[in-house]
Amino acid sequence: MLADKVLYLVTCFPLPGINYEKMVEEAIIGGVEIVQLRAKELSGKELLRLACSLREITFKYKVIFIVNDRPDVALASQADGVHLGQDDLEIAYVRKLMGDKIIGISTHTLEEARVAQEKGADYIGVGPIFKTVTKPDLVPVGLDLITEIKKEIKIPFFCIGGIDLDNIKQVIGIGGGRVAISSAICNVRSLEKTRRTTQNFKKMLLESKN
Ligand code: TZP
Ligand code: MG
Repeated sequence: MLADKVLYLVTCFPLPGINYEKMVEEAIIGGVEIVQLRAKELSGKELLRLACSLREITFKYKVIFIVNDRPDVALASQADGVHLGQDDLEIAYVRKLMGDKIIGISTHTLEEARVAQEKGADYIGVGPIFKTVTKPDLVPVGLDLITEIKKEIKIPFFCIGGIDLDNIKQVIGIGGGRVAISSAICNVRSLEKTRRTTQNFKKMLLESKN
């Protein structure tokens, strides 16, 4: 069940010499429970090819697989769902296409979170909590938004943006028990580091649940 998941990987390209699929597999072995394919640089064809191979890996490990931006690629690769930004297709339309598959939405304010919930999103991303290299132009929303969202929003929320092994303590401390990570897991020099970093994130998240 989606609500039980605490560690969500949003992929980005690995450093040179590291294989994309192997990186994702190491992150799964390290404890990632949801994988979102986010690869804006790829053509539709290339994206579908990668989506199909990540679907095989996530299927093997029984991990939820989500495709960023593209309901068509999500459906064609038999993903579990799609993740939409504020400027992507309307949830109501995507719901018609996707049926009961998972629809996630990126939100940056309490109001956006309310609207996403009202319109039937299955989960939301909240961020960027901190400054992030992945979206350098975005102004961080800060930790207080986590408190507001936690008080009011009923669907699962994943804190995202600039989260690393140091500042995750602040996120957990304020009640953000689910996180989505990209560069801290993908932007590392070895597969071994991907696995170890993921294990450390997972350990901290699980300890905070007890
Ligand atoms: N949406 C808000 S912040 C972000 C996305 C996709 C990037 C998160 O990446 P990182 O590298 O973990 O900061
Ligand atoms: Mg998008």
